[in-house]
Amino acid sequence: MELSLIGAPTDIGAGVAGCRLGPGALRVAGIGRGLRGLGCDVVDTGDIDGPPNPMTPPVDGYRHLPEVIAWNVALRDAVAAELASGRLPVVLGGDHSLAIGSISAVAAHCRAVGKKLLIIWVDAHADINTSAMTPTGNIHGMPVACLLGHGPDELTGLSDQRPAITHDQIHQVGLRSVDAGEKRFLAELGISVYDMRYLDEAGMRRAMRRVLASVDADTHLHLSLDLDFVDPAVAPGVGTPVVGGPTYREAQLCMEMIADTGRLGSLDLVEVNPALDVRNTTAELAVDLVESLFGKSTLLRVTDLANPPL
Ligand code: B3U
Ligand code: MN
Ligand code: MN
Repeated sequence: MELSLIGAPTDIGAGVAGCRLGPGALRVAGIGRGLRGLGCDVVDTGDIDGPPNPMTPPVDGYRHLPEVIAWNVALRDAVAAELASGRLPVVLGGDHSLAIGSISAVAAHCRAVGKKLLIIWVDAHADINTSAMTPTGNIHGMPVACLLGHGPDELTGLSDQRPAITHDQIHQVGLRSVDAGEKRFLAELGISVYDMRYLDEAGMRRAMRRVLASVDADTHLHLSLDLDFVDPAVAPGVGTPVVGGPTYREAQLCMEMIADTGRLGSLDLVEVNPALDVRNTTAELAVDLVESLFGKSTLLRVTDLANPPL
C-alpha cells in the first residue's frame, strides 16, 4: 500500500490550544516507522501551511472562520493531490475542523473515479453543530454539518459539488457528548449513529458489522478518527475528553474490522493534543490503532470473513 502522510499543524477550530503539535507528536511516536514495518510504502509530505491561531472569540457563531477556511483549502488541495497520484492520504491533525477539507477532496475524488464513499466518523462528539446552535463557536464541532451542506459557503463549497456528502454516506461511532441542537439535527437528518449506549448493549463487533455491511469492491472507506473517541483513561491527550469511552481493546477491534475489509482509502487522525498528554501516550495509542488499521494482527491468519466469530 502506498501512503502519504500530510501534517496539518493547527488548532484553529478548537477551543483549547495544543493540537497544532499533533503532527510532530505522531511522527515522534513512530507513525512512519510503524507503517513501513507493515510493508507500506510511506512518503511523509511534510506539513501544510496556514495562518496562526489568533485565539480570538467567536464572531457570528464562528471562531476563526477566515483561518479555518485557509487551512481547509490548503488541506483539500494536498489531499486531492495525493489521491490523484494514487496514494492513500493520512492526515496528521490538527483539530477535527480539518475533516471538512480532507473529506471534500475525498468525496470529489470518489465521484471522479466512480467509487462509493463511506465515511466512518469515530468520535465522542457528533460534530454536527451549526452557527445557530453551537455552544462554543468552535468549528471542530461543525465539520459534519458543513460536509452535509450546513455552514458557511466557503466551507460547504470545498468539494466538486455542494453538499460534499449525503447523510447516508456517514456512520458515527462512539458518541457520548451530543449537544441539544445536535440531537435534533441527527434525528432530523436520519444519520446512522452507534453511540455508547448501543456499544454497551450490542458491542463493538455488532456495531461495526452493521457499519461495514454495505462495503463492496467499489467502496472507498474514509476513517475520520478523533482520538477523543477512546476513553480518556487510555487517551488523555485530547482537548475535550469525555468519560465513558471505548477501551483500548474495543478501539483496536474497530480498527481491525475496518482493516479486514481491505477498502480503507483515506484517513484523518485528529485532536491529539500533546500539550495535555502524558508522555506522548495519546500519539502512541494513535500509532498503535493505525497499525491495526493497516493490517497488524496477532496471528498470520486474519479473520475469515466468510466464517466470522459468533
Ligand atoms: N459539541 C461541543 C464540543 C465539542 C465538539 N467537538 C469537540 N468538542 N471536540 C462543541 O463545541 O461543538
Ligand atoms: Mn471530532
Ligand atoms: Mn471529539
